[in-house]
Amino acid sequence: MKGESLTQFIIREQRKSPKATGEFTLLVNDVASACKAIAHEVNRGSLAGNLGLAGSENIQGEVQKKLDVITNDIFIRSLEWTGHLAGMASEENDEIIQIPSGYPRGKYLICFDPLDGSSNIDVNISVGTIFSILRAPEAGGNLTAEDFLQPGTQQVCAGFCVYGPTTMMVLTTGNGVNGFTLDRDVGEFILTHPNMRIPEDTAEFAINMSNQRFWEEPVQRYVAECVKGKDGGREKNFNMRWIASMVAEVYRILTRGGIFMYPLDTKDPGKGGKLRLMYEANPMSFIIEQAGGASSTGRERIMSLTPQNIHQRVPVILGSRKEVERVVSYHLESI
Ligand code: AHM
Ligand code: MG
Repeated sequence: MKGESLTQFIIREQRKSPKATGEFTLLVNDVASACKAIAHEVNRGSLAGNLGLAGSENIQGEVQKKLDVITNDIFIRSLEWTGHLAGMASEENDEIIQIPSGYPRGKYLICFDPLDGSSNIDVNISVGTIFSILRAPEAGGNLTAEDFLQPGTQQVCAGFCVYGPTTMMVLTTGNGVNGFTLDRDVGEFILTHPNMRIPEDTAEFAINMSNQRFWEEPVQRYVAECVKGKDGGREKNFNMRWIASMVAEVYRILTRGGIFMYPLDTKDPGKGGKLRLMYEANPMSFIIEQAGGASSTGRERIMSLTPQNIHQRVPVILGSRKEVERVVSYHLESI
């Protein structure tokens, strides 16, 4: 095996903090195992009868795909028995997930989206798993949804796995961002992208243009300028991408820079954005900031928000720092 495995990497990191008990290291290992099992199911696709609709809806009223249900189940079953978690929250479950009474309760909480971008699964475009690890409040008493409602700045670890041409795990524990490629021959994630940094200069934006008429003025202004490029006062011409799979967009931004926006819009008033704070926006913001980028709702830093409920939605503008700052300044100017 060439290179350092994810397991070796997190053990090496653990040794830097003398008080570490090893519990967190084991938890990250369990998450990696769940992602490997999910990668297998995603990869099998139709061969395992995994594609198509499940015939149900989740709490957000979204039609569930078979793989949404299968991968949610894999994630929960892989983590509930290990003794490292006090509870879980999933995009696919209305309520928080309690640890079954027969298993020990640990000191961490995990929020996750087992298969983000699942509308892409039947057309064979990259999808992924996103997760955010928090500390549980002091042991004792029943775990409640309120225990999860901590700002993103409290995250101990955030990561995502993208199931693309290669399966990659991207991870931060607040000490930079590292990328690992799944070596299927040995069944291990191998450190292939140490210390990922978002390039400062970018000429690429990502937004779902079909929502344009619903955007607020600052986003209209920013995108109009990107589209006009050198003819509209910007110093360069811009390129656009929209994969409709946040894991793939964030991975691209980590690799070659760019800005990703799912801003506030008037399409569905009252929703407050499309993406979910606790298992999409917060973990991605932690990763982006740790790689030198920025992440905002347009008005506030995403990780400073105190969540109101586990399925809360927020506007998301993240990526290369200077571009995000420009969009934020347009919002401030419009007040
Ligand atoms: P999901 O969790 O239901 O898959 O929704 C999240 C996804 C993101 O990955 C992606 O950025 C966005 O939804 C795409 O939305 P749209 O189809 O409106 O362009
Ligand atoms: Mg999602």
